[in-house]
Amino acid sequence: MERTFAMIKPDGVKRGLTAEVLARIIKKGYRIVGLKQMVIPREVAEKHYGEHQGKPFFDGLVEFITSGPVVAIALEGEGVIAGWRKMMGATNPANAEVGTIRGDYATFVGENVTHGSDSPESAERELGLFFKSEELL
Ligand code: DAT
Ligand code: MG
Repeated sequence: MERTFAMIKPDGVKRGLTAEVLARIIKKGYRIVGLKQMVIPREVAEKHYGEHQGKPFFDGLVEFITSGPVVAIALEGEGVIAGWRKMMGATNPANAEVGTIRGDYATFVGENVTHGSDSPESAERELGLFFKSEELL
């Protein structure tokens, strides 16, 4: 059974979208195997977004993701890595289909409500960064 790392970003938490996002996950049928609200330490944020280091938006991205509480989520289910990405929609909300989270709830690429790992390797790395193994049920 596949696992992935999902997150409700600070904009989503601040705008009161936590329940809406969790409801979509639960109704889809993915299992929540880890869940916590936290403020991401800067070092963790830099590691999490390590692949984007050196890009023009990197500093702003780290600033944003550490700017307030997020909800970190470990998900389990058949094909959940690609499936959760599909539920989120395109990175830039301008390109995200209506019916996806980003398509329905965001307008700006810098504040696109949710995160999802993009591959099995990213999923394993990101789950390890945010959860201790004993926190996953
Ligand atoms: P995703 O979150 O869909 O995996 P990504 O890994 O390419 O997208 O980028 C990580 C986050 O960085 C993304 O959710 C929003 C931000 N970002 C990406 N491209 C950006 C850009 N051109 N300008 C501003 N922020 C950007
Ligand atoms: Mg990504």
